[in-house]
Amino acid sequence: MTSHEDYMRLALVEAKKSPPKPTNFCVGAILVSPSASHPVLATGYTLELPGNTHAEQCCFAKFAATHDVLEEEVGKVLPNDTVLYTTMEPCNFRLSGNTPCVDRVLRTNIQTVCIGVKEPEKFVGENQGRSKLEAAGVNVLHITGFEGDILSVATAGHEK
Ligand code: HJL
Ligand code: ZN
Repeated sequence: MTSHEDYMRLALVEAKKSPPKPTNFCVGAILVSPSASHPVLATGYTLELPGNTHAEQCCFAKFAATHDVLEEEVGKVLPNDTVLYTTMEPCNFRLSGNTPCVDRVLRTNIQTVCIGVKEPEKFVGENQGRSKLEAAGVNVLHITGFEGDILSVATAGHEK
């Protein structure tokens, strides 16, 4: 049995691959179908794909591409037990104006999101990501014990 903590550790491995940038956080994410023989469906980290991409967005875009659907339609090909693990609470507002990751989650069939930390109030004030997911009926679980590592990776590119 692979635990929530094991998957959060894998998400943190992804976050460490993200190029440090002063204007956002280095985040890692994975999509997991616990019942599948190969449970990790996709991995992603901030700025992995071309453009100003977020970790969760990269997971969706990569899984969609391997299943020949648009990212907007990735819910059609995700198993029903898919869980999103992300080192940081999905965003609900982006300074760049791009589609927030909460909206990307809500257009899928995902029912559970596991987060490692709440988003620090550095760029957008209080992020309503968790509460918006919960209001839509998605279970949000805070997997504890990784906060220190997650935040030091997330803020690697920020001025000290
Ligand atoms: C999450 C990420 C990432 C953030 N949050 N959950 N995953 N980079 O991959 C949240 C932060 C936004 C800023 C800047 N970061 O990224 O609030 O330029 O990065 O659209 O609001 O917005 P852009
Ligand atoms: Zn995002």
